[in-house]
Amino acid sequence: MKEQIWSKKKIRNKTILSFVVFFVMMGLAYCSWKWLFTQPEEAGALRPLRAVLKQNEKIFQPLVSQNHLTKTYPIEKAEKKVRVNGWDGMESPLDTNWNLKVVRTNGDTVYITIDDIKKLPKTDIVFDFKCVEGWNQITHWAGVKFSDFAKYYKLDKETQMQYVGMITPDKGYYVGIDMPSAVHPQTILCYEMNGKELPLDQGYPLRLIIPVKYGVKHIKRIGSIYFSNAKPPDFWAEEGYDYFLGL
Ligand SMILES: Nc1nc2c(c(=O)[nH]1)N[C@H]1C(S)=C(S)[C@@H](COP(=O)(O)O)O[C@H]1N2
Ligand SMILES: [Mo]
Repeated sequence: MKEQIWSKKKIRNKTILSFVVFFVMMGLAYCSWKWLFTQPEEAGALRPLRAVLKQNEKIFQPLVSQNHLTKTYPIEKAEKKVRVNGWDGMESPLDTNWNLKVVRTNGDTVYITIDDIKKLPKTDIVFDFKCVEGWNQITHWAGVKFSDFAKYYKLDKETQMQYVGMITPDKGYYVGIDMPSAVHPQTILCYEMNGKELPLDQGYPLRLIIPVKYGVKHIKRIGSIYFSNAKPPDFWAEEGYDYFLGL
């Protein structure tokens, strides 16, 4: 067998080369790090880093695109005995004077009655409702599309923000929703289940139905809605669940 014997000279040359490569790489890393901090900011992040975030968004945005619709089912497929899950924010008795509080970006607050909400165009959906705990049910809901609601109440500036926050009247349950999912054509402010008034335990008088998300985001008994460019606090995200919980 042929043994490979390296001369001392060859070893020395290789060592020198390794060091040269190492210092050049360190120099490059240092210079690009320095350069990074000379870059202007864009929307709160240095521009090159923002570019990476934008690239990530480009990859993930189609997942909540307006054209991607959740699968729907014929009404006959809808479950009659609908499961009830989660009582946070629903333990106290419901205020008989309930109305929906909407906080506008200029600080104005609008109070909207359920009758006014029912006057807006009504949309039905039958879809497979999925809970992260591992169950799912085909269920039938109706209400006004969040996007129709926003148009009617002229929430244009508001829907240009990045997130919507929704809270129960007693603040015991709250969710944050990214705007593309909120204005998705299948997202509804829901007041009916199986063609009847929403039952108390299912979120009467108004809940969110957002088929592009897991169950936790379908907040029951909405008290107030607000808009923000920062992620609104989210009950289950605080417990370590993914913030977006998209399907
Ligand atoms: N106010 C409120 N809304 C809530 C919850 C809750 O605990 N409180 N639980 C969520 C979870 S985890 C799920 S799966 C769905 C269940 O909706 P359902 O009770 O109509 O089946 O409601 C969501 N909305
Ligand atoms: Mo859930």
